[in-house]
Amino acid sequence: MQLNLKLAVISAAVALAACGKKEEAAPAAPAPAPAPAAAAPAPAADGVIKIGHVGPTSGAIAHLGKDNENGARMAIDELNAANITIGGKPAKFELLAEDDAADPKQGTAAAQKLVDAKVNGVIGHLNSGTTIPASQIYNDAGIPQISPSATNPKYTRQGYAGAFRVVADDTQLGGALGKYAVTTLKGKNIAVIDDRTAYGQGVADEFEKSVAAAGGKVVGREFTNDKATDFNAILTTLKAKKPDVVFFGGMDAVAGPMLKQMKQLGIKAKFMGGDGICSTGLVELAGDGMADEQVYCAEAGGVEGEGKAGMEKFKADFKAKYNADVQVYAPYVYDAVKVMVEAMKAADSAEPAKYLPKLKETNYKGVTGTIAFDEKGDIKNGALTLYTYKGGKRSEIAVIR
Ligand code: ABU
Repeated sequence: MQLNLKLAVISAAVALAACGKKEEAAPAAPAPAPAPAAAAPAPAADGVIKIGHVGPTSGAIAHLGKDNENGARMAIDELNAANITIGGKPAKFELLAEDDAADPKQGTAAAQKLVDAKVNGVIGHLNSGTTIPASQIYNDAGIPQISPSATNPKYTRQGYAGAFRVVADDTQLGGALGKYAVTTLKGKNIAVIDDRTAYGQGVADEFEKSVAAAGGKVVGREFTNDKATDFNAILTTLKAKKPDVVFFGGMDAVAGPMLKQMKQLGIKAKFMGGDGICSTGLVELAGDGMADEQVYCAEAGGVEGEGKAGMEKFKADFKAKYNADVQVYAPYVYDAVKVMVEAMKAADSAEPAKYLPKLKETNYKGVTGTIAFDEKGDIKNGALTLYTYKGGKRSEIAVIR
């Protein structure tokens, strides 16, 4: 090689290396609104677009985690059948599903695993207690995240540009349920229990505030944890206060046995909870501990009017595919995947930095209703669906906004 050419090759190589270094060393976005870092994953050369999903597919609420994961799988299967082209290549969507067992530590480990696998986006996690710590990892890696079910307000109030949720939050849930307990159920002595998780404690606090604002009286507040099975001590304490309504901030796996023990202790109060207890699985978990129209809960979303047909079709298709009823959030996971891919299609790119602006502009008509995000990443005009249980089935009372 001639000297001049050799020098030109060397200087080009140095320039390239410097370029690469510069990109790797790109500074993190400034607080308080950290934007995704510049080193976010580009779509794989073969057109494979990796979508991460995280939920608890082991442990006490594995039935909810599997329900969520199946919702994601259903969306991915449909998208792969639709022959979508992104960036001039046929897109092949791959679901990378992780189990966080509803545990914050396992949640961050799962998040890091997905970041290392260079996913293009993440749907999850299911719990607020895992979603919030994981969101920092996704934000640092510049990977957009849509939670289908985490309702603690903090998740979208950290200033992360890529954090979204497709459900209403605990302020709305606790607020509506507190008002309902006082004005509709006519609760006079209201007791509150929570499981000390980010979700359970948060929604119980919001419920308590709303009861007070509606002129109601909270006669006792107790707590347990999300793995407890024996509630005799706290229920006995509350029984002495003669509650006519007991609110539980936590998940169905704890609510079921709690209802059984309330019956054993002769506590005939109405039992209320947020979306965490509002599953089809609660019927089995509570067994004969649940009387007709004793339990009231709210899902953090809902459809009215013509939207109901789409939701019913989704539930029938889900049942046909998985031989299982939807627990709570499979339709929201399904929509969240579709929303993310719609943004990729609009940007003609699966690169997070390119499709994130389109995700912010989402206006998507899904099976759970119209999904658009506010400046924080929360769903605009979020709905709640109030349910009771009768005849061994969850029965809708009303959709409220
Ligand atoms: N929203 C109820 C279940 C998930 C959570 O922890 O927020």
